[in-house]
Amino acid sequence: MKTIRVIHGPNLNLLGTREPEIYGSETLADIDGRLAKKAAALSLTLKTFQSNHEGAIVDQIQSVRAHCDGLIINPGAFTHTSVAIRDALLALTCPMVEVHISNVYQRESFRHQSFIGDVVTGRIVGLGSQGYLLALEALAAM
Ligand code: CA2
Repeated sequence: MKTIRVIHGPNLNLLGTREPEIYGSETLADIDGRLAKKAAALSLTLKTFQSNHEGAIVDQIQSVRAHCDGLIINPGAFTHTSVAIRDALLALTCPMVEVHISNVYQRESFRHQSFIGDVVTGRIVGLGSQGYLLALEALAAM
């Protein structure tokens, strides 16, 4: 069975607690639950991880290297700042999808830059939590 990894970055553990107009009202557990259901339907193993710490995310990316058939990553605010996460992703060979719940291009200009946009296979932006499910479908088809 193929394994898909999901990495959620900082503050995404707070989903559902505030700013529903930007991020929706679902919690991270709701999103992971929907992903797990869809993964089972697609006969995929799914492993999810969330951290508020850049180094922990780098460690996680390094540790999945040998056991990953696809990666979904929302690095949160680290998207716009982290060379370390970019460098860690460069060592992966599996397909990778960058997901953002909000449309970062409709927001502050500092959110328009992604340090990983040219490293990942594809990006899904602004489709809410549905973006994660679409990313999973895309990886399943690859
Ligand atoms: O739109 C996205 O998915 C983001 O990656 C979310 C990040 C933001 O820094 C990026 O620019 C875009 C922020 C995640 C914070 O999420 C919260 C949601 C609700 C309550 C508190 C935090």
